[in-house]
Amino acid sequence: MPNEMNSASITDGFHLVVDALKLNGIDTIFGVAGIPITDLARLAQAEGLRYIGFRHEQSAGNAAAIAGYLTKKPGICLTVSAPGFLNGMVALANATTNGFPMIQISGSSDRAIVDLQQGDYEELDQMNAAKPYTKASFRVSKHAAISGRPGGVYLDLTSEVLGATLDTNAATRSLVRVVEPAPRQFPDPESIKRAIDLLASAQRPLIILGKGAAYAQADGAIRALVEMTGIPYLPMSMAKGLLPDNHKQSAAAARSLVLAEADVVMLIGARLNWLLAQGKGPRWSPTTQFVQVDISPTEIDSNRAIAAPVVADIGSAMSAFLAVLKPGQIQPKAAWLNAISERKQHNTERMAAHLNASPNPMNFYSSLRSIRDVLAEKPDIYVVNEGANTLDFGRDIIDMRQPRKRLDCGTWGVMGIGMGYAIGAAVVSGKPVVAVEGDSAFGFSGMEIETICRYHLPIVVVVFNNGGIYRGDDLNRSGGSDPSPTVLMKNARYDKLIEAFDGTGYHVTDPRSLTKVLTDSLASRKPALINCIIDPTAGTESGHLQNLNPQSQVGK
Ligand code: ADP
Ligand code: TZD
Ligand code: MG
Repeated sequence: MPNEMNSASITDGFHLVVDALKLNGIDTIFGVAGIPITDLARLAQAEGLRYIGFRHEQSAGNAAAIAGYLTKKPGICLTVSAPGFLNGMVALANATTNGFPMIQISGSSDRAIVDLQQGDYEELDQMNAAKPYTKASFRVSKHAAISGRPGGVYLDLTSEVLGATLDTNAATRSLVRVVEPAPRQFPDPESIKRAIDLLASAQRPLIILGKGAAYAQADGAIRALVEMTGIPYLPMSMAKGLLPDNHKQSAAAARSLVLAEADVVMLIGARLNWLLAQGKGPRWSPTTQFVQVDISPTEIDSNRAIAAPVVADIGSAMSAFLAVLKPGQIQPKAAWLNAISERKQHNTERMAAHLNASPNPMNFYSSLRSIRDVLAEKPDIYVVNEGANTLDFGRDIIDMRQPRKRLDCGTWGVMGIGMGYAIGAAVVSGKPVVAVEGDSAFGFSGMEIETICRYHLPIVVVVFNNGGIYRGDDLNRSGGSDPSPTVLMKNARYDKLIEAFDGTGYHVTDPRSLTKVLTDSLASRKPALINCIIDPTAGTESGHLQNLNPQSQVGK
């Protein structure tokens, strides 16, 4: 009989979960307490895990998801039954969609009562409800959130299990292996050779870096490959900073040109989804050929035929490329590089003209110029960014210089990630965060400024207050006195909200004041909120996504 069987002792579900998390190297839990997991949260804290308590489970879940993205270890979100579980599910589903490793652990009612629909307190068949939105959904079990494509995993803890007296041998083995590091997934050497041959034959090659590349933490190897090949690259928004945005090979300022004209495109940790127009016209040429490096074999050919798939983890794939690539083997043609640099110069000059204007009230350009300049000196600060115009202008104007510092609406274009991502990033890194938020976007998680103040986190929230979703000047078409569906309160003083929690609020109307208060707040490392007044007419409907709005065929 194995020794461990002899050392069996008595435990319970509460201790089991905490032990399992600790054994897996988890040091932080994000959650909202209540029946039946209050004592689980208390015990976790007593046992030395950091517990960050939120005002809403969606924000706790978003914090867990971004912690997972930044650390490559699943972020843990703890929720109560039914409504708390469902609040957290938005974040869990968002984590799955974005490929962020996260585990939501939720208390749930007794199975027998749920299954017989006898009407328990907060009754819901949570494990099954979670299935469509997760990589896996289990009742007190095991599974890795990080092997293969990362994503959300749901773990159901019934009250019976939490409270039950258990024998450590009988119950624990399965729980312990929640988050072992994913084994490396090596590429087939033939696939590397095929990809290199295709890239070497290209006239107009392009590399696209996605957030999978940022997540992989293979920063040095990715940069080495880009620089050794000399191929121009385009960073997707959360891959900005993987190479510094001012890198001479960045083609970000010539985006439409390179998408339309590249003949061979190497996708590294980026999907050909809506953010890349599904790889189809008119954005793309029908003859473009693709290399795709991805851990998920089902991603290959999902939207366009992929001539040279490389199915592997990105770190292993990059090492394999660098091991066989000969200097000079891939050399983009001068005509291609010149065309890109001309377009870059043209677009950069056009942008500079906007950035250098000083309209009153401020618009997105002049306010973001201030933020860009303050952050240029501080490359290790995290930038969280959500909204429509606030997001689109923010992505184009704020340069990133370090990997994984830009955290935004991601694959779903979801609003509500702001405060959760900011808190998650501040907690796992100990570094300051600037959250640049549309006024509508901020509202989705705004109450978490109390959480920010309660934990004294170095987060500065900048609210771009244009009085509305997209714009603040829309009219009620009936002529009635209710505001239009997209209009928010005029002259709202978001800065006063944070003062209720002893944080510092600022109200600014010009770029110089914005520069000053942002600099001061970052230096203080204390929670602050800057209410930044933007011209209500400056934005456009849906930011850059106007084309996704269905148009009425029956006239207006
Ligand atoms: P973006 O939105 O930045 O274009 P996506 O989220 O669409 O990026 O794509 C990320 C891709 O990266 C996904 O297809 C995912 O399977 C892949 N991926 C994530 N982590 C790794 C990894 N470590 N190695 C290889 N591929 C990865
Ligand atoms: N709800 C959720 C969860 N996600 C969404 N993306 C939306 C609603 C719809 N939506 C957008 O796509 S952007 C946006 C909403 C409500 C807010 C835009 O207004 P803003 O930004 O104030 O945040 P700008 O700068 O005024 O454009
Ligand atoms: Mg707005």
